[in-house]
Amino acid sequence: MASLLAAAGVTALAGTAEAAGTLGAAAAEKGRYFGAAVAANHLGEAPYASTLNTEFNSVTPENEMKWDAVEGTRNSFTYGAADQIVSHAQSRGMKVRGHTLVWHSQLPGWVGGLAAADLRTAMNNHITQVMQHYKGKIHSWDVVNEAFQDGSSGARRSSPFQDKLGNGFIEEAFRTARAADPAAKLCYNDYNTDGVNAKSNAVYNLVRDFKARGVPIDCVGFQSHFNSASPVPGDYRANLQRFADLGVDVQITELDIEGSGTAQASSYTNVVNACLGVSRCTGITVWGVTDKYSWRASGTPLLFDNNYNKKAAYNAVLTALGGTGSGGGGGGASCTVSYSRTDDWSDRYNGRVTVTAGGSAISTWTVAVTVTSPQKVSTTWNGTPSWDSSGNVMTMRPNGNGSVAAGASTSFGFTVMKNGNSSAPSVGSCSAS
Ligand code: 9MR
Repeated sequence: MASLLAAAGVTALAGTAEAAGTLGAAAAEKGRYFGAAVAANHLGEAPYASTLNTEFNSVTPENEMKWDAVEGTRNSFTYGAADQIVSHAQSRGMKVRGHTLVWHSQLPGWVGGLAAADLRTAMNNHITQVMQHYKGKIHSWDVVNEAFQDGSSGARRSSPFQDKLGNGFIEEAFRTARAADPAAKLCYNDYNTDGVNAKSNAVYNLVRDFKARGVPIDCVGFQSHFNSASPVPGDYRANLQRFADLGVDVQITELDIEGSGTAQASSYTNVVNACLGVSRCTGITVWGVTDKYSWRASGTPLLFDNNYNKKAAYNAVLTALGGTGSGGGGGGASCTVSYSRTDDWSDRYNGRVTVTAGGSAISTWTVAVTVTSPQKVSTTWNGTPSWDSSGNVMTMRPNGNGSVAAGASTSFGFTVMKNGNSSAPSVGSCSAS
């Protein structure tokens, strides 16, 4: 390891600053933030908090600032969970994105029941109260979220605001927001607007009109929820750039990409490169810290797996940001793991662990797999196991040659006898040299 570090140190001597070893630090060196959506109820989970605190320098409350969370009853504001996130962030020097003030979803029923004049009062009051509560603490607010329809119409989405107040509700919301906290950046935020299409054209026309008429707007958020049905568009960067050219900042606000391994990693690289290629792209937020709590958990769309191990996607993002790309801060060998249950019977199941090398080739690797007593591992394949004294912790090493090329994967498998307990094993982090 010492020699690897020394070798990395020599490479880094080419007149450059030492490469940053975390997402936040690497993004900061590029003049950007790197954030995560967080949930207040996970902040007490030690690895959740430590991953957040180590890697990210901006947070977005995933649900805690939405209308139903802060004003479930008219004029009775409840900020407890959102305040918890804001103080967690502030005490650690992280920025906070405010999400979101005016949205058709997570909207309490009483709002939809109001007649137009009263709805206008309620909307403006909500914006004003919430923004004043957080005045000076939020760098950017999603003032209006998801006001346009999907598909080719370019039309507005039906909502109480749209249906009763008409097209002007967006302008009114932004004007009210500017007055409430003049220092906060005011964003319009949406999904399926990441490439050039009818929906993003409609948002583009809105922003162009606002800029032409002096309606306050500072930024546009591109949610960037990607999967195989909605991949990273080829014109992603060009789309961000055309908005930036209107005179607004652009932000990637809810990034997640379903998939795994090198395919997922290379999509993440494309997103980071698109943002770095647009000088007004001021930051990236991923929509969660760990796959475990993702809104699309089964698609494993984030940078840390269920056990908070860094994934290949993490290494790709860090590398694209100009960081070390090692997953460990040393510039050398690293690996990540993913686990899946490949077969299941009443008495036993088969598990497979995939080991993926980081940004450099590795010559060997080690992964610990812990089963819950009275479970027992009865068979293994494609690896050489050793056991602790309890017989529940299996340390797996390669069978013979453990070489894995940069970004490539290998896997091993095992059978767990359930003995009445079907729970998944805990798969520890991967170490490599
Ligand atoms: O991730 C959020 C999830 O926990 C909530 O159940 C859901 C409710 O609508 O909202 C999710 O976040 C959404 C965000 O606020 C707006 N853009 C789409 C996000 C994913 O649905």
